[in-house]
Amino acid sequence: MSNIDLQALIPNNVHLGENRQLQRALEHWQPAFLNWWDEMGPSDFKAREVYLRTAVGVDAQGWASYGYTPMPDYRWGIFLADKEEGRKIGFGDFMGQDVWQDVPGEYRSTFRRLIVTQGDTEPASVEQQRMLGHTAPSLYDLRNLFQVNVEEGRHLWAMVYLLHAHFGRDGREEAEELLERHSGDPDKPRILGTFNEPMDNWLSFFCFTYFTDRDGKFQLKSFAESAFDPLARTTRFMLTEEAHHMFVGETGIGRVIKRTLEVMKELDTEDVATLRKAGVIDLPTVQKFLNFWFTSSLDLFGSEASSNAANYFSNGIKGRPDEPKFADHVESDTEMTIQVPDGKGGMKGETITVRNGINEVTRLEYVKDCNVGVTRWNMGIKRAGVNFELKLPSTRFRRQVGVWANVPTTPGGYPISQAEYDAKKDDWLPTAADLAYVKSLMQRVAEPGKMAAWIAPPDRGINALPVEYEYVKL
Ligand code: BYC
Repeated sequence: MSNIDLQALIPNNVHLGENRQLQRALEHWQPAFLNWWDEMGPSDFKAREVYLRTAVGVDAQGWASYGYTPMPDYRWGIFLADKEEGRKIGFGDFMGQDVWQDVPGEYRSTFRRLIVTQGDTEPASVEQQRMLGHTAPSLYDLRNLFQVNVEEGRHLWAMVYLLHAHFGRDGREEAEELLERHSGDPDKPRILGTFNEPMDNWLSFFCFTYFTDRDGKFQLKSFAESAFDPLARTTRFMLTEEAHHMFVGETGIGRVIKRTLEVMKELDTEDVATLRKAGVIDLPTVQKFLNFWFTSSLDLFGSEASSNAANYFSNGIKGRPDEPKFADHVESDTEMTIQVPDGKGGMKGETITVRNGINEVTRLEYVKDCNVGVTRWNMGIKRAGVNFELKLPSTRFRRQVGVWANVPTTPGGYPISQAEYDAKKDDWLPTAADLAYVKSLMQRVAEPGKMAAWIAPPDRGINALPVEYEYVKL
């Protein structure tokens, strides 16, 4: 069991008090973080008491405590999963050797870049969600938004700890820059595409927490296999918090659909204009939002064939999610087939090494996981007797990274001409009118237990409390 210091200025289980230089460096970064939170974190609500979960340890049972906290007083701490004595590298060329407690010099810049990329997404998401508090459909949802926000802040701390503890001056400089790039900033944007997308409505927020946080899950799982043990331990604990974020997404989309189905039944109609007049989000619009956020998140896995990915895998830097479940952990000369454009308006199979294809292997695992929720939502639609099926588009649709980048296809993934794509795209992706309609529904509901008219209440409240609980004291 690791030693947990909750009284320290920075709560931690990494013996920070025994390393004065590191402690001082992090205590120096802390005011910069708080300043960033103040300027770029949730707009307003600073003095409000929010019923929040705070990580206080890494025990599977009692790792979190719940209570009212104003967000700026949240105790952002550094927690690593307990060390596994005798842990060995589980994949790649160094399989079976002892894991590393420090970064080997030859992989230093690679690790730094990956940790910075991971770290960059955490504050980026908080920035994207900055204005949503003003239009929360209920106090329950408002609290969940803030819960997600403070935990993304803690995940930034997790990466900053690694940068400070293992990368010297370069690491400290990178930690500063994590607070200087901003989502959507034309001069200093966030590193990965999805994290620069604007988010001014709650359907986008639910799609983001369902699809983009799930990319987080898979990337963190890949890091959890890393030979660099502090990275593996940090990300393993981050995954504990991440589960709630995806729950917010899955139940959020599910509640939007449930409410729409109720009104469809009440009015006995599938007509989009009638449903919009009644103030709910029609299912074809939900499908368009899924198309947008799913495809944006597919890009986050990188190119189908990537020598970077092969290098990460060969050298034990980053594995595959749940590496133990794969049969071959070395993949020294194995091959796989990917679909690529054939240059003549069609597609063809291309053989690549599995090592080069690790991004694609991870992406396909991700797609399977995304489909679990879709199946559940479709069951609800079927139970309501409505003839409509939500469907995730192909991994070739609307890609901006990889072999299918900027190749026009149907949602089913069949290459089409640009003209055909342009003529059809309003049927497949949210239009300005769809966005304006969804945005027009976004009005704050602040009475405990009450919900906006476009979303059904959740099945249960937080931490066994009722849905009517005053989750945020406004
Ligand atoms: N946008 O060789 P390739 C989360 C860059 S989410 C812009 O295919 P590689 C969270 C790529 O960086 C998880 N650029 O890439 C969720 C590379 O640039 P450099 C975040 C992109 O290295 C919600 C170049 O294109 N964690 O935690 O095989 C809320 C060549 O690409 C994009 C990570 O991403 C893009 N979408 O794989 C809060 C893990 N995709 O290096 C948090 C760390 C690729 O040549 N990152 N590029 O300048 C990685 O492991 C890898 O960087 C990637 C890319 C998997 C992203």
